[in-house]
Amino acid sequence: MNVLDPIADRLSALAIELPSWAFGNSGTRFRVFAQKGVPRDPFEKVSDAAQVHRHTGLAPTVALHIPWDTVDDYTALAAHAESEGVKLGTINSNTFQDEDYKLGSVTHCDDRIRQKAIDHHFECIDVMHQTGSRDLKIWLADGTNYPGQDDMRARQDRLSDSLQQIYARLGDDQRLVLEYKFFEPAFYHTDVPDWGTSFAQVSALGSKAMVCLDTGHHAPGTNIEFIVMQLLRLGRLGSFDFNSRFYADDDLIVGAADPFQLFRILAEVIRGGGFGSPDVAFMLDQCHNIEDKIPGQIRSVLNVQEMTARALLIDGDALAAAQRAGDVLAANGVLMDAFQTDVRPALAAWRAARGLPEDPMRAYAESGYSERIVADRIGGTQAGWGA
Ligand code: PSV
Ligand code: MN
Repeated sequence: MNVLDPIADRLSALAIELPSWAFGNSGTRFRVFAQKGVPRDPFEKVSDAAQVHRHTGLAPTVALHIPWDTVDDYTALAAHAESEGVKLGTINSNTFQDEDYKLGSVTHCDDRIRQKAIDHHFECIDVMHQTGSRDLKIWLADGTNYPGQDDMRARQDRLSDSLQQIYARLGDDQRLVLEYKFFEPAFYHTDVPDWGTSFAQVSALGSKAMVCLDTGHHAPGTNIEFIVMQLLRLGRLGSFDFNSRFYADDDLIVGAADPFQLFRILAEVIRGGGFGSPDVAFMLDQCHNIEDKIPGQIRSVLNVQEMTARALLIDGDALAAAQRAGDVLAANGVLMDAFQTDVRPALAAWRAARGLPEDPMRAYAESGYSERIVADRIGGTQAGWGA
């Protein structure tokens, strides 16, 4: 008997969207370390993302970031994705790399700049129509560095007005997801710093507006699973940007820094009905600065799968009984039993039963893809965070 037998079907619902930018060069503000074989365009990024799905069966869609992934023909990019066995997913806007946005974008006091930022989102919605994407994900670098620099309340009002205009452009089946981040690049105040602000703003828009929770965007020690519970309870958890962190927005491999936190988050997603629900999109938002990018993404989706499996193993009846009885240690014990179950051999068997490699990391290493892209991708300009 495989330990996963009782949850094998539920586990099949797991699908994790990959960020196109994870396959480009990235770094810190100190240095970008270029790697050989890195994609030169969005087509090559999609091909790399498809390798992750090919070996894991877990990553059927790829998120694009505009303008990093601007192409002349989005239907051709979508067709390329299909030919590689994946689909295009969320469209991310970018109002953080243009001179005009130095003091803000959709919150800017200059109407010309604010309109430019709104128009960029209209363009993103046009792209969504061509790619068949459902979600427009908005993360804003807007904020200030010094007390008194700008009127925080007026900025909040302009944010609300800008979002209303963007929201009004969405198609019936499209959504807006608003990501929050407590600091960086602004250091004094950020215009969407927390889930409460994102919730207040999206609630004012309508039912197609949701909150995006990036696991790296909280102060150290924050109980992220509480936020997951609350947003699910309020019906506004739209998506995750998964990654992990030791200090700030480190964008490391999900589950690398704190596997127990990932388990607790997934336990609340399952508890709150968000697992396998179309309402809650699972995405990665990571950068592989020093490790190989494709295996970095494979490891990431496997980590999410492993912790999802462990969270699905929580004995809900035993937990509820212990909670009702006020048995603190028994309740905690039920959770820890699931967390401490080694599901790796069972997952290998689960994969084999579905025609997937038992060891996706090894299968990728042996596939020759890495050597092929290093040999083939000569010339051109490598894609990079910000390029
Ligand atoms: C901001 O730190 C962020 O998490 C947003 O999702 C951006 O779109 C992404 O990172 C860019 O890497
Ligand atoms: Mn993010």
